[in-house]
Amino acid sequence: MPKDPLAVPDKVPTYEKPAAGFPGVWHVVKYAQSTSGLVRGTKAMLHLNQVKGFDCPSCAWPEPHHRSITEFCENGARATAHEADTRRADADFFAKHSLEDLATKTDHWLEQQGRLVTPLVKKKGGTHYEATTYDEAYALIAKSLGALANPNELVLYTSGRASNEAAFLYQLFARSFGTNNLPDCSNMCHESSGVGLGTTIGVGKGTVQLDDFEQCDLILILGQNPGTNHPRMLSTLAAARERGAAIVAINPLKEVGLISFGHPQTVRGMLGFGERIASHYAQVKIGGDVALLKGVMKEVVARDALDHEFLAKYTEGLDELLRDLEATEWSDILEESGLSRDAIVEIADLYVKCDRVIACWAMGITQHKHGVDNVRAIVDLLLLRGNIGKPGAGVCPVRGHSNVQGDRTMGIFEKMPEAFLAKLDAATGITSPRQHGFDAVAAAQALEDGRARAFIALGGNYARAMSDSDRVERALAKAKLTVHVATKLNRTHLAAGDISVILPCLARSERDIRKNGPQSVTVEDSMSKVHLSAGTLEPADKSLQSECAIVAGMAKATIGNTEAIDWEWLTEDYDRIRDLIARVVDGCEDFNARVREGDGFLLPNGARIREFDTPNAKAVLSVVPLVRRHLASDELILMTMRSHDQFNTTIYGEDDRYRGVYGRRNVIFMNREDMDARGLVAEDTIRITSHYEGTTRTLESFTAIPYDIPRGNVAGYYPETNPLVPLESFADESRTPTSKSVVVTIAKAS
Ligand SMILES: Nc1nc2c(c(=O)[nH]1)N[C@H]1C(S)=C(S)[C@@H](COP(=O)(O)OP(=O)(O)OC[C@H]3O[C@@H](n4cnc5c(=O)[nH]c(N)nc54)[C@H](O)[C@@H]3O)O[C@H]1N2
Ligand SMILES: Nc1nc2c(c(=O)[nH]1)N[C@H]1C(S)=C(S)[C@@H](COP(=O)(O)OP(=O)(O)OC[C@H]3O[C@@H](n4cnc5c(=O)[nH]c(N)nc54)[C@H](O)[C@@H]3O)O[C@H]1N2
Ligand SMILES: [Mo]
Repeated sequence: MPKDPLAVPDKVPTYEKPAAGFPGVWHVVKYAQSTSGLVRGTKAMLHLNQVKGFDCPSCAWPEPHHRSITEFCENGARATAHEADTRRADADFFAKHSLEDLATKTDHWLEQQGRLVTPLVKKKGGTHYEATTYDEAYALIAKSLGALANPNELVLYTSGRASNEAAFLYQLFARSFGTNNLPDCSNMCHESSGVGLGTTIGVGKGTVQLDDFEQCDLILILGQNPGTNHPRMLSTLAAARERGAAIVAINPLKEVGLISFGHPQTVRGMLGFGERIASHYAQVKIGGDVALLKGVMKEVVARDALDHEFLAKYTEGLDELLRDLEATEWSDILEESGLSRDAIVEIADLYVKCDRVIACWAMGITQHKHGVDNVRAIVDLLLLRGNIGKPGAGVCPVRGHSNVQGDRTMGIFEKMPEAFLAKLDAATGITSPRQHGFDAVAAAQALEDGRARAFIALGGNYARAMSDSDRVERALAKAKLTVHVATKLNRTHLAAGDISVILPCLARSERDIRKNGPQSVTVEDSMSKVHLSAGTLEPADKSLQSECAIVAGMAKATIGNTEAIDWEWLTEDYDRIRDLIARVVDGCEDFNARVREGDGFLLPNGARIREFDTPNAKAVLSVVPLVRRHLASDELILMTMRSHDQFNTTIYGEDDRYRGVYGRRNVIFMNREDMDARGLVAEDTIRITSHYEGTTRTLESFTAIPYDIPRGNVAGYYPETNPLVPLESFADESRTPTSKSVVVTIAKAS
């Protein structure tokens, strides 16, 4: 029998054990002991994702209706233990370490110094962060902001862990001050999904619910590594597979977590017996998804397997798409996807056989120059057979940060639509600026050339998470004022402006008591469900303020109260913030009552019921050009990705055990033939140079390791490789940095 082109290997060559399960749990216990002590760490985990507990600070995968006491995964548990840290980076610590000294430390070391507990200020010309009080810090911030030439010199960044309430107050602060400069981590993340979905199905969010996974026949997983980044999704996938659904993984790497997974909540899983996940594996080339999807669509058309009735009633653009598919050459499809015609035929056979299909994706799809087109091509494929807006079918962009989707709903966006701004103005009496603000890339450029002079960050690690990170650090340090609301020390805090302030805040897992008693916040998961999250742990320090209180403190000092906005009053009871949100955000009407019913409420999503909010009220089929790469013979495409031991720029440890890499992160995964062609052997020290429009960027002292990756493709870890990603290289339309397609050359270090 000929070999199945989509065969799933029994084992991944670099690794022996299935993902998660007992070894994973054991890893976490060790981590919890080292950071948070066993008691605080265990208590934290017992309250994770419970109806009356707090939302997991790790990923945005939704909680199932029936939550078991162990509804956490290895990586969520590690993120929680990291928050529950018993170590303190206090005033003494900062007296001992100058900024110059801290700059020599690794990212891992900085975060491992424990929780930030004292407000800190670095004065003009100062060498150290020194202790201050919240009120003094607010006054200093107000004074510096008051000295700006115009409101658009201020940039307010948000990372996706901020709650809905904090995010809403923060954008109100920004717009009251007079700017829409509200870049966020979403700009670097799923922005391409938002644009691609918004322009085709009229809503920039996913259309499926967990229940749909119980009804689908086929799940496509493109450019996502859920075993590491969304481990709770594996239970959903394992259950679908068990039921007989097919799962096609489309990925340049054979990711262990997509192949098999030891369920931590079953005895079999604990003993290390893996459940199978993918039924088919397509090892596409980096950037080859459009080619693959076009190939599959050509086959679907050739079989006349279109849902004509659906297409006629609900979509537009079919004729153009059919003409374009017809004109697309197979030779180009095979060349760009790196797959055989048989492999594509097999995916198409499966696709037309299945009535209910879900497509899931993450950063392997969005972080390309053609990230938006990738998303549109996925939508095209689904629409051809009516796979949007029916049970068991639809799109599922799997979000990263636990509330990144909610922050956007609350108005964290540099170009919020007029309808939102008009309602905000009516409810608060302010006049929001209408001029679009800076996104994450534009903010870095503005800081670099002096158009922006003040930077406030609600969480995150902007300078390190951005493309061209060394350059962004230098740009940030040119500011007159930098302010960081944070839980742990990171490199962005060291890129201090003339005056720099760190405002430590409560973590999500901690009790937040305000004038009217204990408070809960709300978050929105990847499937648009809004629910409460209440911290249960003793705060890391009793003086710590909540994010809501800090944002209100800055706003009151800078702008003052108005007739309609009393900042302090709003934060005495977060129900008051939610009442205000209810008046502004569509779908959040009667917020306080609905969020307390059961386990929360769903935001409206027209596409889910085939009401497409597009200009012609139809879903749009797009003509997406085939992505053609024109590389010089020695050039390779680099993707930057996560290891199993980090949460974004927070590095928990230096092991990536699913890929067999231990105790180091400065490695580059290479195809053996590409190594041979450069005279490289395993463990050679290499230099990597990226090339962009005549500019180059170089990293030294990386190690080459042979790996099962398509020829011409290489992979390295984020954030270590971020200095290679050019700031000017971003996705068309969404402006997401091209973190998954950097053109590089690699040479043996001399
Ligand atoms: N434990 C943990 N959980 C996390 C995070 C974390 O750092 N740690 N981060 C959170 C955040 S913010 C996000 S956005 C998500 C990220 O979740 P993922 O998107 O899963 O994260 P990455 O590590 O960037 O993985 C990208 C995957 O895409 C594949 N890929 C790269 N290029 C291509 C391509 O061109 N085509 C295809 N088909 N595949 C490609 C890579 O091989 C890899 O498997 O995870 C969230 N959850
Ligand atoms: N090359 C490359 N670059 C990338 C990516 C990639 O795949 N490749 N991925 C991109 C993606 S998908 C994303 S989402 C961004 C992430 O960008 P960010 O969201 O900016 O970065 P994080 O590393 O998640 O931020 C970690 C910091 O957040 C702070 N923090 C943690 N918890 C809290 C809290 O509860 N409150 C507050 N106020 N602060 C807190 C801590 O100080 C911690 O150091 O990076 C992007 N950058
Ligand atoms: Mo993300």
